Amino acid sequence: MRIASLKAYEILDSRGNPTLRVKCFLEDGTVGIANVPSGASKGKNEALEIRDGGNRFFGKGVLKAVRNVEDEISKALVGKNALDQWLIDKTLINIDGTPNKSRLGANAILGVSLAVAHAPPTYLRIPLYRYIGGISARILPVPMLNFINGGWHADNNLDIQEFMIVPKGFERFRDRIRCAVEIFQTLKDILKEKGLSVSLGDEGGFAPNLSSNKEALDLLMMATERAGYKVGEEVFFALDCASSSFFDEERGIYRFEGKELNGKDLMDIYADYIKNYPIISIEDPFAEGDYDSWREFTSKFGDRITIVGDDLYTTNKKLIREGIEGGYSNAVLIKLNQIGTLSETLEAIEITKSAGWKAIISHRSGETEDTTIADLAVGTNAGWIKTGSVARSERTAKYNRLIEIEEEMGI
Ligand code: 2PG
Ligand code: MG
Repeated sequence: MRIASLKAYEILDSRGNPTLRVKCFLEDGTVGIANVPSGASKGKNEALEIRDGGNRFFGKGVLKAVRNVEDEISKALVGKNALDQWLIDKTLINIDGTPNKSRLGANAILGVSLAVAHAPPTYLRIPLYRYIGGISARILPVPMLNFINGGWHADNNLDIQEFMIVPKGFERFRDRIRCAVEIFQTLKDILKEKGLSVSLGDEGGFAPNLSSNKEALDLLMMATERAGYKVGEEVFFALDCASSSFFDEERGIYRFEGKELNGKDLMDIYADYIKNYPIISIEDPFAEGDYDSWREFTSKFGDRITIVGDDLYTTNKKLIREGIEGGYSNAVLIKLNQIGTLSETLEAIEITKSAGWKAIISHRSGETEDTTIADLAVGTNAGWIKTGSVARSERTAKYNRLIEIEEEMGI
């Protein structure tokens, strides 16, 4: 299964910005294909996607990354066995030579890493999740669906970036999705009745202007109950606060609902949410450097809810290890393009799980029709996936792939 050539294209993501598609051709003509996503609310330690600058696409073109794939990366990888994923990813890391993949670009590197990963299962005519996880791959994840979008993902007044529903109380993946869809359509009716906007944010959830973050939670409650589901038994809620987006770094304060708050004040607000709503998970409740608040929050609430580090860890094994040592959280959000290769992502998942923590496989706010993360979730038996709402094809592509996998497995 030797790599014969690599080809890259400048395609579009779901926000209408350029991104990369990479194809890996094996010597027999088999092709592995992957598209690269792109985030809006990024952690400071993320691997760096490179953009062209200049006038084309207002500087956002990715032709340099395309060239890096076809020139330098091709030279290093052609002739290598596509089964040697770890060696290939190591080679990518070494030829880039920077700690954050900024020379060749994390977008170029991830595109290649994933295109290579798709080639052997295509050659072997087995699904990607089976290639990643072997016989062990069997668990369909519980989806965390972002039904109300705020923060930097929407043009509204909500500070919290994601208000999610978690249809946990169902055996089959299809039933989890059916429940989600019925709640989503009911939420749309409720918003219309209240004269609120039903336009969608970046991740396919609604993006109305509301009087408070609590009102978003009230709307989720109403929609769940009216759709006929049991709140706190079948359906739970989750938040991604993405709090770095409302943290004033210079002054060390959070600007939340028009007030200036410290970590303790914010913790009181979260405590109130947890008391009044069936919240089972909160992501990035505090800014990346606010370790004391993370630690205190986890020691107070970590036995009751999942506390997820996203910007805090950026899928980086060194930072995850520090978090485990320091007791910052009890879960990690896993994003392939935060770290830039499949091997490093698998390592991050392993480290997370061996600490007894949850690993939640995640999309980015800028996505494509690529469904690799669905297979990654099943292949690693992660148990959880966060990939937006049940509207917008770049989001439903992942759910549809999981429905297909469940059918295929016949379990
Ligand atoms: C997040 C992600 C995905 P972005 O913060 O978890 O929902 O958003 O891709 O913009 O970083
Ligand atoms: Mg996040």
